Amino acid sequence: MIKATDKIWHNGTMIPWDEARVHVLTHALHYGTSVFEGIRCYDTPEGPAIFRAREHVRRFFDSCKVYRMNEFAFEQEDLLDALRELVRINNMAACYLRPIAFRGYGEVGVLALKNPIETYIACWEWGKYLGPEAIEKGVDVCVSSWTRLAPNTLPAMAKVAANYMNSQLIKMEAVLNGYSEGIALDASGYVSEGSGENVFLVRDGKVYTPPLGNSVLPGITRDSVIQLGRDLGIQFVEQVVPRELLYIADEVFFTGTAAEITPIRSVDKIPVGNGGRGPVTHQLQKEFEAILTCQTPDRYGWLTFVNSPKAVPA
Ligand code: PPE
Repeated sequence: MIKATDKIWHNGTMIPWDEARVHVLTHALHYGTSVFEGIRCYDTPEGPAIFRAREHVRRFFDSCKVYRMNEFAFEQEDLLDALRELVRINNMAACYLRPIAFRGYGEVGVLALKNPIETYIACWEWGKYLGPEAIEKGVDVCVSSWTRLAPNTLPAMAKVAANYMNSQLIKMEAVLNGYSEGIALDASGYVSEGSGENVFLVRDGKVYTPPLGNSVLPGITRDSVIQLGRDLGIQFVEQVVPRELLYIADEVFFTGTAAEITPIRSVDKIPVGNGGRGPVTHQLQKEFEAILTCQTPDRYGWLTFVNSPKAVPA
C-alpha cells in the first residue's frame, strides 16, 4: 500500500493528498486517455536531486503532443519548478515523482477534444522495483507470449496509460508463472522491451539494445547508460536483436527509472552467462551510482538540486 505524502500538485496549486480525486466519468478512466512520467529523486550528499528532470518533462510534452493533448496552460519550465516544489513541500529526500495529464470530465465517447486536461504530480517513496536483492543477484525472466505494441497500433514512444494494458498482460503472465518480469518481442518477433524496462545484452564485451523502431520506450535510463558506458570506452550498438541472442548472451540487464540497472540472471530458465551479475553490468551500475551519489562530477547536468537556487541545469 502506497504511503501518503502531504501534498499533490494539481494544475498549478498544491492540494492535500486526499483531495486529489476524479469523477467516475473522467475520460481517461474509460478510454486510457492519460500521459504520464516516472522520475526518481535521489538523496544525495548535496540534498535531494531529481534525476534528468528536463528530459522527463520533455518526454511528457512529447507524449501529449502525439495525442493532441498539448494545449496546456504550462510550459516545461513550470513543470520543472513544480517537481522541485513538490519534493520540498513534502519534505522528501529520496522519492518517485509521477506527473500525469489526462482528459477529464465533460463529453463521454471516444472523441473528447474539448474535455479539460487535468495535470497532477504526486510523489511517494518507492523502493527497489524488482525486489531488494535484484540489483546484486539479478532476476529470472521469461520471453512473453504477448507481443509488444505493433508500431502502427499504439505508438511506443509515447508514455501513455493505454500502453500499460499490454505491459500488464506481460507482467501478470510472468509473475503468475514464477518469473520476476517478462521480455516482450515486437510484432516481427524481435526483442523489444520488458513491461516497464528497456533491455540490454552483452556479448564479447559489446553491448546491444534494440533501436526505437522495435516498439520501445525511449528510456531515459537507457540513454544515460549508453552515455556513461561510452565514456568508459564500452562499445554500444543499437541494433535489431533476435530472441536467441538472449539465451547466448554473456550478460543481460534491464534499465528503467524504477528498475534502475537490474541484472537478468536467467531467461526462460536458461542461465545468462554464469547465472549472476556480469562484470559489464556491474561496472555500469557503479558508474550510474557514482553520479547519483555525487562521487563523480555531474558532467552532463543530470541532477536538479531541489534546494539550490540555480537548481535546473540548462
Ligand atoms: N519501457 C517501458 C515500457 C517503461 O515503462 C519504462 C519505464 C522504460 C522502458 C524505461 O524508461 P525510463 O524510466 O525512462 O528509463 N517504466 C516506468 C514505470 C514503472 C511502473 O511500474 O510504473 C519507470 O521505470 O518509472
